[in-house]
Amino acid sequence: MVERTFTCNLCDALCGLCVEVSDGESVGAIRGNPDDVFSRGHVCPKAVGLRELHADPDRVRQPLRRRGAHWEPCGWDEALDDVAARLRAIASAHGKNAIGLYVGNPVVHSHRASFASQVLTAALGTQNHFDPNSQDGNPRLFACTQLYGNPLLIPVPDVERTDHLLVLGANPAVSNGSQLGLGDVRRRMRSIRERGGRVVLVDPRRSETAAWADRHVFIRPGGDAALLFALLHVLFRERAIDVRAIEQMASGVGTLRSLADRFPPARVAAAIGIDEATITALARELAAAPTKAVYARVGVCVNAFGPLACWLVEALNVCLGSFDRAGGVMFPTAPADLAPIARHLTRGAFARWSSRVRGLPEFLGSLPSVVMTEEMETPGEGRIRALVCMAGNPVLSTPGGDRLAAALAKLELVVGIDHYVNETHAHAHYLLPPRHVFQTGNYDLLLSRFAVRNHVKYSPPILAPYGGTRDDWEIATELALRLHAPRALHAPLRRFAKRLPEQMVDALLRLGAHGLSLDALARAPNGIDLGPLVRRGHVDTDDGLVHLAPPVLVADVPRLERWVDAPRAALVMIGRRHLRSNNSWMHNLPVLTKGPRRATLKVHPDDAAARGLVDGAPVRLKNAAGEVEVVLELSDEMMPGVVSLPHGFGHQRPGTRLSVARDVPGPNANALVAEVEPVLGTTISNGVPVEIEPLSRG
Ligand SMILES: Nc1nc2c(c(=O)[nH]1)N[C@H]1C(S)=C(S)[C@@H](COP(=O)(O)OP(=O)(O)OC[C@H]3O[C@@H](n4cnc5c(=O)[nH]c(N)nc54)[C@H](O)[C@@H]3O)O[C@H]1N2
Ligand SMILES: Nc1nc2c(c(=O)[nH]1)N[C@H]1C(S)=C(S)[C@@H](COP(=O)(O)OP(=O)(O)OC[C@H]3O[C@@H](n4cnc5c(=O)[nH]c(N)nc54)[C@H](O)[C@@H]3O)O[C@H]1N2
Ligand code: SF4
Ligand SMILES: [Mo]
Repeated sequence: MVERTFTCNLCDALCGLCVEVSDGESVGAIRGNPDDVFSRGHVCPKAVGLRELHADPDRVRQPLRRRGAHWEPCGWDEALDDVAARLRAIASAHGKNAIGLYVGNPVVHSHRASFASQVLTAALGTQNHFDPNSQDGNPRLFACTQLYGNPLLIPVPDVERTDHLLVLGANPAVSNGSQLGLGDVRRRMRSIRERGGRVVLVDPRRSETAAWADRHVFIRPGGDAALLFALLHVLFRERAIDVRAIEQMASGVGTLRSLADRFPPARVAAAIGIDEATITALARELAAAPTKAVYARVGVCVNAFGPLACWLVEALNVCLGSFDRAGGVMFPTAPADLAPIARHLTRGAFARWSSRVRGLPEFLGSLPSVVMTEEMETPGEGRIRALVCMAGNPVLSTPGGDRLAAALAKLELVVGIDHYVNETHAHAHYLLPPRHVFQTGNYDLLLSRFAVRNHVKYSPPILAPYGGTRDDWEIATELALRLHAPRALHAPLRRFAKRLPEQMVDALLRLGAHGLSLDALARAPNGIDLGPLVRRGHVDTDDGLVHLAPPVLVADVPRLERWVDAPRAALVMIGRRHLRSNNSWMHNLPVLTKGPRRATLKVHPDDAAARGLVDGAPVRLKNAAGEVEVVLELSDEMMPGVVSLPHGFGHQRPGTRLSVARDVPGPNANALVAEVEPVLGTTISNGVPVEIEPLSRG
């Protein structure tokens, strides 16, 4: 056994691990690397799951081809040749848009898979391109594009120096941070209070993160945009915003102010479930703190007003004087910086096309995933007839899994690129398995942009690949070659492509602010600390100003006003994450799934009592979109009127090869999700109206 260092790529925390490896083939113990410059030993249970992921007998190790209801192993060339020939035939008969592409979450956690997804995107050239951002971060990427001119200019709170952190709709105690690289998660978050600062949490559930906060405030789901306007209202009214100073760097202050005028705390209080005095106090605390940062994530992105709320979080930081300031929110210096390329490539990347059936807009090259099913079902030119799905599981992760599964079953071709025959790939004709990250190595090209302390790490491969396997990059390039290059060129192009991802990372590192290289990083197994965050000094808009009142967002404010003044649903559902879970996968690993039932419906005791329901009762949860059966868990963590159900479950579908996950109980929360917000078509999975009915057994 030798111990090697490796950076975990399962979430944004970027924990350094020490991994025991024997003969380059089997994995022993995994622990946090105490010498890692960034994570200093922090680790969560999922890292240990990487070992079982390597050993899992259900993990596919060679291509599979469907024969009726059965799978049979098949050779790589045979699989890739047939997939490419069938894709080509479909594209030439029905056009490129007849092939859909879904690129899932793990892709952003791997440099080789990220480049692979770009190659697939280019090779397929389809406008029916989907990714999880429409269930996740699109509102934030959109807000940052509008305000700062670049979707990659996403500021992070300067956790190491701030005196006051206001967190809305994020649960870093469980998620370990999102669009926020915390490394030594617990210690960094706790250190804010240890040095006399404050942490305030706004969440419809008193989540695990509340234990790190001085104050937790319940908010009615979807209420954040109204709350943020009300905070701005108080700050403008009490002259806590230095308008002159803001005008030096930003346009639209006047418009923002006149919009905020319409949201006095008294107007929003009942709608958002926070009284006037508390709203005013939250604003005054922000004003009084020497440095402050406002941070929001999934709870705020994926609700009815995600784009507005994400805009107002940024606007509030700017108005507080926190933008691009130590102790406020800052842009980490990515050592291999994609931002200049992103700025160029994403110019105008909004509504360049829209979905065929209901006309939702493209954003950053993708359509909202919610339209996938109807684009498969609805006849006519441009109907999706084939789907390539890489590192995703849309049957569980996007709205309405049953209908999508039924539509997938009717497609001419479904190709999964995945470790597992998951609920989506149960409908695949081919399953092409990638390698384990320990076999491919990793450089966190995207996530290093979110680290709260500048640093750099590279993890070269620490395990030999299983004989004859391919990784995501090789699978994508092999398909692209077969789709577009003459046979005679395959061998030289293959040689050229082999190390291209590493060569590109290396080139970006050399061009980057620190003049590094992959070789230099390979000699620093614990990473290199590059110091605290530094000011960027400029944004990427054409006029160099922050745009505080983007018209496309301002246009959605009347809808918010109507919501504030409208009657409200009696009961709404929000999501929940668990430390031992990762979206819809890693549920096939016993080390992470043992223990009590996780996918329960958390309900406030008063809401349960009003319906005559008791703890542990099986109930039917339903709404216009669908219904599921679930077990109740009474909990005063919940805001009355709000229930919480985690997503990523619902593994009891036929056709999968998940012998452990199949027995993990819990319904698919997305069976109840159907609505989208109108600006981008982001799924509303937080604040979903639901009803609970007792389930009579027998
Ligand atoms: N253990 C674990 N870690 C993960 C993941 C996982 O599945 N498991 N997934 C990873 C991924 S892909 C992501 S994107 C990140 C997400 O990272 P986070 O955003 O930090 O995690 P969530 O648990 O989604 O936190 C959302 C919070 O918002 C609250 N909330 C719901 N609705 C509202 C609302 O309308 N307003 C407000 N203010 N709050 C609301 C919820 O109660 C919840 O506490 O986590 C990543 N890390
Ligand atoms: N209701 C509700 N729905 C949600 C959310 C929510 O909060 N509530 N959260 C949303 C969010 S934030 C996200 S990010 C999405 C995630 O949803 P998806 O993008 O669909 O991704 P996952 O569910 O994480 O499934 C990932 C798949 O990738 C495979 N995989 C893992 N690593 C690799 C790899 O290196 N290569 C390849 N080829 N495959 C790999 C896994 O086996 C798994 O099958 O779900 C979203 N859905
Ligand atoms: S916190 Fe994230 S990066 Fe760290 S060990 Fe857990 S999953 Fe991996
Ligand atoms: Mo996500």
